[in-house]
Amino acid sequence: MAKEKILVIGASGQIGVELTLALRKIYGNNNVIASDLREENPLLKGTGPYVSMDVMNKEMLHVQVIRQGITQIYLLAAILSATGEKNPNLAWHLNMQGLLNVLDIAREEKLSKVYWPSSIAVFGPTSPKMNCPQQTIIEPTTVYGISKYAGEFWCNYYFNRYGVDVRSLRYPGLISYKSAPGGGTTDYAIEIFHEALEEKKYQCFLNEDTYLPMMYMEDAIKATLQLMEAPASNITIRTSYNISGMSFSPKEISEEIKKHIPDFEMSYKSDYRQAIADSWPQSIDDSVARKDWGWQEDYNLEKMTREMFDNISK
Ligand code: NAD
Ligand code: AKB
Repeated sequence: MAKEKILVIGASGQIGVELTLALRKIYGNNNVIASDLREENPLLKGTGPYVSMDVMNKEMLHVQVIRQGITQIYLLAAILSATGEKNPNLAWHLNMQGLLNVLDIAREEKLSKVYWPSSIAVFGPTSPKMNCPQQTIIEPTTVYGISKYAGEFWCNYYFNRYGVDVRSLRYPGLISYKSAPGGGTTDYAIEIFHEALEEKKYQCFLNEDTYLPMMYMEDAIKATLQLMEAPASNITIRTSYNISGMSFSPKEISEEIKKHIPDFEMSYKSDYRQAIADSWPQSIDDSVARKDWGWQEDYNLEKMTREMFDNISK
């Protein structure tokens, strides 16, 4: 295991920080190189090597991979759903070209593994709303969803055609306290905790009955590491695996928050993100991930809410 040298691209983001720290615990601080377009996240400072890098600069990426003796890449740099709708060209360009740069270099340098996350955003209004299956009608209506769906098929193509061992999860909305979210439709479920503690009130940009699939970050990191450590023979999905943690509506999370802050007040004023949320499923069927590599979540709404308050208060 210690022989692996890992490059995390997009390491200063919401997932990147926690994944980099988790990988450093397993593989050793110096064997996990964090990289990002923006400056090093303060939580990563002093925990291991950091390089400033643009994933769109293929030549520089290639040089780093060779110079550092990289064997695995975790590619997290992307533009998420809400920001993507404000700048569709940029979202398409980064989400596609960044992935193709990494897949090409992985093929040329014969990297042992690549990780690239997809999203429940691949699903669209014609996909089943409840327990959305692994294989189903997929007609995304956001540029983010389109880029993720296309990316899934590029991963499948590079695996089948060139043998690149690239693995992927369709994350639901991720809830965490360490690093701020990066412009998604599910970000309300993080903002609400901070506003509840600071202001005792929150105005939600989604309607009260908008159910969405969500997951606590601990579970997302566990799933990512479990998928990447599974024997290749167990991986039957080379596009991207459905995974599920919990599903709730803004009203349900506000009721859970009231158990901790009884005078918390929630109000609703939906904006352009409502249409994005309405196009996604309310819950996900992840039975294939459970069968192939033993996926099992640890957090439900109640446990996640407790952990969020405990950690933010600290
Ligand atoms: P984020 O926006 O918090 O982090 C992305 C990071 O990539 C940022 O630090 C950004 O500076 C960096 N970046 C942007 N452009 C770059 C470039 N050209 N070169 C190098 N770095 C660049 O996003 P996140 O929430 O951590 O998401 C990571 C991945 O997980 C994305 O692919 C996202 O689509 C996927 N995902 C996230 C969620 C979620 O709820 N957070 C859900 C589903 C899928
Ligand atoms: C977003 O809301 O864009 C992300 C996601 C579900 O991919 N959190």
